[in-house]
Amino acid sequence: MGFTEKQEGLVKESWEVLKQDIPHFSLRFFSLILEIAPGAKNMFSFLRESEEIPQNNPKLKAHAVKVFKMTCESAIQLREKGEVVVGDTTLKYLGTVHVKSGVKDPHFEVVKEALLRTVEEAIGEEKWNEEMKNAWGEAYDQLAEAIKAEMRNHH
Ligand code: HEM
Ligand code: ISQ
Repeated sequence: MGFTEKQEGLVKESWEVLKQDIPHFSLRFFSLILEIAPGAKNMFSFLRESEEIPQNNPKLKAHAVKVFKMTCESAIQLREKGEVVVGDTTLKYLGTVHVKSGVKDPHFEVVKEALLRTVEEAIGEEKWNEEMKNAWGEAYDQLAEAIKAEMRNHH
């Protein structure tokens, strides 16, 4: 079964909630990545300069928001076209950035887990359910596949 209008709606709906406190949820998302994979610490430029996670780093915030937004955009595309298409320029750029940073395929599962937990916290345990988890999970997976495929061209 393809991506349904309902699934797209669930993703959009929770993005509206995330949007209400970008500083908090960006930081939370990033902290969860490092909690799950402490070894990822050295890959991020904004962490190399400091011992602790910077509480108000514009780059961290902007990148985290891009991940949220791109996943949301993927959900829309999945419903409209049945596939995720990332613009050529963006995809090439993200391929380069991630290869250069030392990102490997298994890291994508880490970011997925952190993303899902951030959304769960944002919308609250009562409203979080399997359907929502699958909708975000699928939108993320397809986006991740596009980036991973591009990364293989940048070895
Ligand atoms: C940078 C998105 C997965 C680690 C970035 C940037 C974006 C992004 C938009 C900023 C590029 C720029 O403007 O300079 C995504 C998306 C992902 C994903 C959409 C999955 C669907 C991952 C994974 C890791 C990772 C799995 C590894 C844990 C990094 C690092 C940087 C980066 C280290 C460079 C940050 C810096 O030092 O400035 N990513 N990313 N990303 N990403 Fe990801
Ligand atoms: C870059 N890539 C993936 C996830 C991220 C989360 C926070 C900040 C930057 C990121």
